[in-house]
Amino acid sequence: MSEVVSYEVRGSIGLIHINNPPVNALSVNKGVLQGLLDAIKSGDHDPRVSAFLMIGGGKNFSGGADISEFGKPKVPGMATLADLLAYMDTVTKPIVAALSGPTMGGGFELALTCHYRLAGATTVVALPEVKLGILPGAGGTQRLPRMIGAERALDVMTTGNFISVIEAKTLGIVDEVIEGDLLDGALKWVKRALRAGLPVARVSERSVETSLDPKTFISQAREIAQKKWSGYPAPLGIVDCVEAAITKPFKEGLQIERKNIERLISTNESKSLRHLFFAERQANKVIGLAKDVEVSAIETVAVIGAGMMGAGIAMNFLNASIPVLIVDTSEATLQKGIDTIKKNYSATVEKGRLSAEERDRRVALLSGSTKLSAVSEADLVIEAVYEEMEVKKAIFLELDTISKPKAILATNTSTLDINQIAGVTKRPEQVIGLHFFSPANVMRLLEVVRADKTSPQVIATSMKVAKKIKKTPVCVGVCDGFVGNRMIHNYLREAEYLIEEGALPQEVDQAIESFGFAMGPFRMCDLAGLDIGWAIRKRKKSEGVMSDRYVTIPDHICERGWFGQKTGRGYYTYESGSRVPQDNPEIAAIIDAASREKGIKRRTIEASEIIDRLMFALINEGADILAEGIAQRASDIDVIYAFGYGFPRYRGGPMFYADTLGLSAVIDGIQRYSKQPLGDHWAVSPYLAKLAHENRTFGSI
Ligand code: T1G
Repeated sequence: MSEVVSYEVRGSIGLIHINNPPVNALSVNKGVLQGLLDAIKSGDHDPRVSAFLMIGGGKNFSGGADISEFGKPKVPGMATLADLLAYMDTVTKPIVAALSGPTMGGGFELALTCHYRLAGATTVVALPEVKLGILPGAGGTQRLPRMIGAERALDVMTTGNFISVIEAKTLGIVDEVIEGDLLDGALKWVKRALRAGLPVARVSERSVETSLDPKTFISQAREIAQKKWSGYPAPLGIVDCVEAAITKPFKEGLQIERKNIERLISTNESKSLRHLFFAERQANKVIGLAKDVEVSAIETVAVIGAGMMGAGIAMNFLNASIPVLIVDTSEATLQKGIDTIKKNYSATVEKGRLSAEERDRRVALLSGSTKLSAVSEADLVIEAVYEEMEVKKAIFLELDTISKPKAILATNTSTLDINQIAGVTKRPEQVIGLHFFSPANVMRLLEVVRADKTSPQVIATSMKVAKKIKKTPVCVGVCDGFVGNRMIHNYLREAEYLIEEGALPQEVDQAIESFGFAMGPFRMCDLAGLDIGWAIRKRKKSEGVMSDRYVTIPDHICERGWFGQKTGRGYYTYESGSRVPQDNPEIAAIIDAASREKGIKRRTIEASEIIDRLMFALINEGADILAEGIAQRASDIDVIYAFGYGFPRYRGGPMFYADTLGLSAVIDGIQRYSKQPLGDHWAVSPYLAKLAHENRTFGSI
């Protein structure tokens, strides 16, 4: 066999091991499928062999086809997954799979082509291809409906969700859950079954059950896929395949599945989603950090500040069973923060997503104090008080004397200079930024901000604990706004320019939401609260810091006491208590007057220009951020925007989107807008120009 697949005959069982760490990806080019095919053929023609047992080495059976090989040339002559499964469907000796860990995509399809499936307790199965913009392309769309019925199979494939081993047993996907050593238990099961007579049981020979009339079921499924997944073509393809599974012979259904996956795999949507799959994992790797860098244990955490952010941050650690001490100088605020945490957990219990016992267990890990000295034993202290440099400096000065020597001192600041904060301590190497995004217990993105003197150990420990609390960490450098907020500043400024020049807020939001953003800039500002920006602008004005082109529209709105959702009126109006925005009939007059005041002749602005300018604002600033080394890679910026700012994942993130357009096209666009009246703020990032000149892409860095 090959080093990625081993085969031996044990008694009358052909035993096949998949050994392609780390996830037993079914790589064509590494010969995994060829190895499996050779093993099955060998046993098929071996009179000693009465049955096969297939098992994965390491922690899982198989994580599916090798995604890195999609769209890439295949090594000629190597068997593909389709070759293997087609042959398996002709074998007349029973094939048994012994599943463990995440058994996903093509790995699950391989298991479905076996005649029986045993599973260890760690097993979960899934067909997550839809999350990559494709669909199960190795018979899954035809076999799963035959195994568990059309409705449940469609749900599994359009959501990509895991099925637990218990549910898999209930659904009949798993024939037996093996306790103890999987290989040992599986071998015993096969021997016992052979003695009792183990017939071949091909899933492909079953028919599909539907509880609804098939035509009704399919038309409803198509309608839901169109509504729920706009922008994502794969779910509709899955509906087509399930329809084929119901109405056509297996082999015809396979052909329809093959046609669909070949179509989908070449779409930009799928390329974008596959890009983000790897980008998220790349972001875990901090360039320059030695592989064996020491990582300290984080067994207790203290959060300073029991406001909304502090409470949300605390919940992340409680969810990961890490005890949290939350500190606030005000007893009332402290109690409010603790009550908020309890209320959030109870709401989750009511939704049936958390048991009351688990809630109580997590709450029992929470303690509170009004004394900063209480944090002295914490391994990690996270400051989450309001954005005031002097206040933060004072806290870090105190922490320097209170916290134990190896404690990591983190600030949740979203824009302030962490080097200044670290500078007041005698241990700048222990100071780092952990920038959570609100709501902190929900948003997956965490910017891990390395200051000039932050040690490799503190960076590595922070990245590791971020993963432990199920965040998507991205390591960034210190500048105003780090990466996400620095870029969003330009994006929001461009949005204000657009309404000053002729667009209305709802036109800007509709354009960018049709592009795929979850929420346009003006809805986002109404949600965050217009008063926050107003306070910052007033502070900057008092410090004499004024931008060359100051848009007065937000001030005129705030002067009326309209702060957005919190006051029921901002760029939009909100019926009492509702969060649904209605057009604000007075906003056009306010904007008109502001434009007239500056002598701006308003014009109609097309959606295409709105999308261009907002995207170019992100891309151009992202290029400068890369040039300054504030972000390690362009794909890190994509992860930040996809996981923290609602950038449509089927477009891959701002930098991947720029590559899709072509960097020269982006530059042409920026230069075109720079020639418009009021366009002199546009200047192509030198780094963007350099990459385009060298005919490179952001993906190449
Ligand atoms: N292909 C290639 N590389 C993969 C991979 C895959 N399927 N899965 C993981 N890796 C790499 C990953 O990039 C990382 O690399 C390392 O393995 C550890 O991954 C025909 C067409 C299995 C639940 O979508 O969900 O089958 O960063 O950090 O947290 O119908 O990996 O170390 O260099 O995620 O333990 C369908 C994708 C494929 C499953 C394990 N399968 N993988 O999680 O490890 S399409 C999937 C996962 C398909 C067929 C179709 C997870 C995991 P590096 P990790 P983990």
